[in-house]
Amino acid sequence: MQFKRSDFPDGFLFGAATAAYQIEGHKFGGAGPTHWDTFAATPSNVIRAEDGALACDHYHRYPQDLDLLKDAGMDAYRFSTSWARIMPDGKTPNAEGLDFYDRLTDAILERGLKPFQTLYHWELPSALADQGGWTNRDTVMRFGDFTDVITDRIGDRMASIATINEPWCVAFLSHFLGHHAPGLRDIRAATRAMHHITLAHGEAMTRMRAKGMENCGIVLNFDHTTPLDDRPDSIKAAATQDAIYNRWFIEAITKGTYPAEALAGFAPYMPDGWQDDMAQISQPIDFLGVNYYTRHRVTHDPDMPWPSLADEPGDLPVTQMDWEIYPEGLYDFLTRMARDYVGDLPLYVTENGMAWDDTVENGAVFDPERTKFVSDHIMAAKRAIDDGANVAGFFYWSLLDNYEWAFGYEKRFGMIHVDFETLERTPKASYYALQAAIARA
Ligand code: IFM
Repeated sequence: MQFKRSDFPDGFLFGAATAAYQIEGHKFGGAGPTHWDTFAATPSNVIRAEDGALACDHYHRYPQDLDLLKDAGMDAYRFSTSWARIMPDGKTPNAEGLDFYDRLTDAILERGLKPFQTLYHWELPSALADQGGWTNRDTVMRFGDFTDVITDRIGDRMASIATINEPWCVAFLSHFLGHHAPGLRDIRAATRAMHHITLAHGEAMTRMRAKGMENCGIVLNFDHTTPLDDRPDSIKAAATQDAIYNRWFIEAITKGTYPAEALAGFAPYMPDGWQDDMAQISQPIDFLGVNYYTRHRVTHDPDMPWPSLADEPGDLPVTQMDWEIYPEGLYDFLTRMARDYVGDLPLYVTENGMAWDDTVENGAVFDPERTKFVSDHIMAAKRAIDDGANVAGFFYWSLLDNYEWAFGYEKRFGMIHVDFETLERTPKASYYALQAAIARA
């Protein structure tokens, strides 16, 4: 790595992130069915129709996983709490599920790690999906109830709570592009999900603030978007993509408005009276989580209805996901968020990492590509700090190889290799490189 801990401000946090459905093993502990289980069981949605039933069996192996996090010298652990584990039918608390997160929280704290919780990282209980999921405004209130139940149990011990992980994925990727559960390709459903998931953030904030809770915010994902060429059509297409992907949520949350370039297509399908929700959506947050992976070059596709977008591969090296590696984009988003939206509010890089086709050879995993990727992105975050952005931490995605949604177990993002036959964990060379870089002098 090109950096060491002392290059960063005092108190800067290094951590790693995970999500419940991707690692825990959903068949354990009385968890209820989720829309991801049925999405995965439907042909052609997920590679080999794999699901999160066993995943990394973190449900039983969490002490070992937390030991690895601690041994790496990390300061914090970002994890999510499964709605379907805590409320299997979407509304009735499951004592076994709550007990699990109670044990997990204590185990995180016992190791001196700061718990960074995410309330919703995508496993919607099937009972709510049956009623329209995020297209149904009622799901917002059910999410508020879930927020109450889980924060009443573990909220007192959290260092930070994010309401939603990557609302663009929850809404657009899942209801317009059809790549994630529930796999819809419908602009009306997508529009409603775009608004309801944003309102769900506001409702969760309202519930937590009513209890006097602090350190509450949201995690948004950003994709560096540039026009493919300098034709006016391409420039307009990039602006539309930027509005849908990068501006919709942050503008709603910090300014109480949705960007005009996105409303140009969504407006006819917005739920009645949506403007009345903007005050609740734009209540103050305490931090912003930034997830960043890659960039896209965008142009106009005249044969497609709005948003009429097409993208073309660039010429940069790519990861196992075929995502271009572009660390400068992280610098751009961190400085852009500080300048245009959140000012001096703490920013956390809540996810950044890469998938690679890692293999264990003689008991070790050699992944110099990942070490360079992490180093380059952490240096980009440092440049953003040097230029005035209040970046307070960096979380690698992910602690473990895990269930990569529609890609099943094929794409390996972990700093720790998981053998999905034996569930054996093997820290990769990048884990040791990060451990050396963040060691306290
Ligand atoms: O695995 C996902 C995670 O669940 C959300 N952010 C992106 C990661 C890599 O695709």
